[in-house]
Amino acid sequence: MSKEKVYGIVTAIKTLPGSYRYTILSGRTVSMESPQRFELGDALEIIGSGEHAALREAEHPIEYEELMDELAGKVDLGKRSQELKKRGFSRHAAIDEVAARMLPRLAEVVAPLVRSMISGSPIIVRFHGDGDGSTGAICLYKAMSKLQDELSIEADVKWVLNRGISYSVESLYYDTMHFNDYESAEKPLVCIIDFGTTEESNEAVKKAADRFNFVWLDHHPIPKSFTGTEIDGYVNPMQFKGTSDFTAGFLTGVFSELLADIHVKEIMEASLISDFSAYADKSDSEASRLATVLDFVTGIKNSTRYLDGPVTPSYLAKLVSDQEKLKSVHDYASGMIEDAIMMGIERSKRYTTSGGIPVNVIDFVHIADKYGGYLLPGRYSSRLQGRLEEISPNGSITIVNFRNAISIRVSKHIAEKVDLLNVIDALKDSSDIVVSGGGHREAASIMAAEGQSEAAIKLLLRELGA
Ligand SMILES: [Mn+2]
Repeated sequence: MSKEKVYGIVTAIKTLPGSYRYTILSGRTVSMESPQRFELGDALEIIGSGEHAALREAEHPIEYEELMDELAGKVDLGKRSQELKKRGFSRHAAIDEVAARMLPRLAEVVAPLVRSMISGSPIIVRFHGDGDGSTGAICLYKAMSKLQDELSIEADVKWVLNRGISYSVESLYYDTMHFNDYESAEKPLVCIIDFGTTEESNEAVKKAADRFNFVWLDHHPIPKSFTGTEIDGYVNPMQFKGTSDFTAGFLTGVFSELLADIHVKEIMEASLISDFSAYADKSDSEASRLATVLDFVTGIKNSTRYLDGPVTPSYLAKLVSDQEKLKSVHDYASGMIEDAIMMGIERSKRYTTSGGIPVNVIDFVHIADKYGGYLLPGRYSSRLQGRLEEISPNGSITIVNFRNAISIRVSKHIAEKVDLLNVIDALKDSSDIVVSGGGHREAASIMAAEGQSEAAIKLLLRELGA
């Protein structure tokens, strides 16, 4: 046992029942529980080690910024940016150009995350619960783990699989409750991956902007009324002459590669496939397999029926590196998806708009009867739409309803012409049958009044000109 004295400064305090957990920053970080009350910024001496370690106030003050700069300085973002640019990001020059343009901005956004990690300030990572969001979460998880090992630090991270597409007031409330147990040298940090770029996030953004730091990595089209772009940590390829084909999983992959030297190329490729990106390389069988598996495991409602652990990034990171398990989940998922897609194609009602666009309408209840624990309606409509686009290369519209929730998918190249959000606004304004609705112009949903979904679909078809 070392007799050397260790001095550190309190950079984060979590209140536990009857005690406190302190993050103490020295040349590394130590996390220790104690019933004794110390304050943020107190200089402490750590006596002994392991279970019997104790804390005592040190005689001389310790400078937080000095210690922080020393550790944070080990992450050389300039050097990493240069290396990444040289190495390249993908198989496509077009996406690499956007990535290179974004690097300086991403480096700015990485910096506060590094400080949060080092200080043990609380971090919540919310990733969209789909293939794209989860590839991003896996990349970030790997990078954070590696950085923690390299710097001997203990970050405080809570991972949340986010089902909705906005950063809602409920999410903000949940995050606030979590952060309320902490005092920390850095502001609490919320990291959002692959969602939130909607007007519905504005209220939470307004309330959280000054209280939290953000790392917000999204790729969805930015509505004019969205205020999240004013947030320091908001980054979207749309701001760098990119498109939503530059997926959030890919973006988070680049971000994670800046944070630590990790190898996540296949996972980044999988995000492109999973999100139907124009840059997707479907001939990449390893990435395709990852995409199918991640879509599956993030899409199941009752994961314990199929998996031996909860769907967390640590579980997913293990799963994607276990070839045997990966293959068995893949075979299971692809058989199920294929069957459900065929069912949907056989049972759908077909219409054509005056502009000649085929519209397929399917009641999800048929699918739910058979695959109740798997295949969420929204996800299913994306997959069905993907398949129907192969049949109708000039574009198609897919409508899937499940009880009173109706999800709509529109092919990318006809999205501007169809102007789905405008259609939905018209429906909301003109009748009481459509209660609410929103999303993006390629993927949106509406909520019909109870028992009125058939009537709502009729109105929708009329508004689409079918
Ligand atoms: Mn996405």
